[in-house]
Amino acid sequence: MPQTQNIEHCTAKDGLAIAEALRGLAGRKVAVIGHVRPDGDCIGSQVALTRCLNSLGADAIAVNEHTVPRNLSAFVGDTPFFQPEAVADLSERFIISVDCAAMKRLGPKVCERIAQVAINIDHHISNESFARANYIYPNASAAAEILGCLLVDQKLPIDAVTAQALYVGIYTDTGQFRFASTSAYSFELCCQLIAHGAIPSKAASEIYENEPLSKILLLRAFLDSLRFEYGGRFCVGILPEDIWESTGAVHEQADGMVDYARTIEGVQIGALLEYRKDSVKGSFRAKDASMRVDLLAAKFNGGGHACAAGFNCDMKPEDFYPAMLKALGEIFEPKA
Ligand SMILES: [Mn+2]
Repeated sequence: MPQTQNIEHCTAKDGLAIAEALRGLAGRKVAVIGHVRPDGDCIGSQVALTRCLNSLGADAIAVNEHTVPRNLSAFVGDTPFFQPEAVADLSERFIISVDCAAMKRLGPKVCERIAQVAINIDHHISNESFARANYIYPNASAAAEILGCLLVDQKLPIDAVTAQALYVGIYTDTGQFRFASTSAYSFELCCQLIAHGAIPSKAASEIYENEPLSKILLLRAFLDSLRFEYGGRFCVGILPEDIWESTGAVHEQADGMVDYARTIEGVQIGALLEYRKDSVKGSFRAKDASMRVDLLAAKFNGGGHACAAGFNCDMKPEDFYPAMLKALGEIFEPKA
């Protein structure tokens, strides 16, 4: 049955047990940890769970291997957020991971300071169930959707910062409610989060309308470089080695830019290539899973999903490009 006719509450089965475990942490030291290079869902989930635990009487902090990205910092509020080296008692804390599919995704500095994860809350189907208690709901659009469901259904504390953080997690992990993971329940929950103080326009403006100029200059260079191959079915943009210095942009700011190539009418696979002197880093994005860009990336020391894959390969750019065209030929002009 499609989810639009059957609004699913992801934690319906385990909600009570999780809520009791969280209430039982009153008076305990807790660390809520997310994955390296945190995104909106990771930060939103960490903020929400940390605040909820503190309202329940725990001594909870959020810990991440890396700092909160600039465009997400507005959603942290007064939530205690630390990098692992700043937390002397991390090894003594009760550890809860959120939005994290594998233990090593917590990052090396976190992993060397903790013995084990007590509770693992996630929505990745590939989750390795590395904790003592694992609550994995692959149908949830975001880890924030799991936590939102839990907090709302179990009547746990939700202040306005928590509601906004959870909204940001769902909003970003669903690609602004565009991806197939977006369900009727995602909207039902967001409706409740707005009632608790989330402001959709604030999420939109802070995350998507507050870009540093360096990123826009990088985007301009990327768009200027677009080339088409195979009659317009493949579109690739190339970032040369000197682009970082000339624009002032950093590598992370290229994240997502490949989608401009993919979204063009008639394009089936979009690509972004970062050229270095003796190597090429890149990403492939397909509109359709039948393109199997994971197999394409695998030819260049990479991998990923059928529609989204990346690679990092030790080939000179001038050797890589023809090799890529040849590999694409096997997709676009397969020999019978
Ligand atoms: Mn997520």
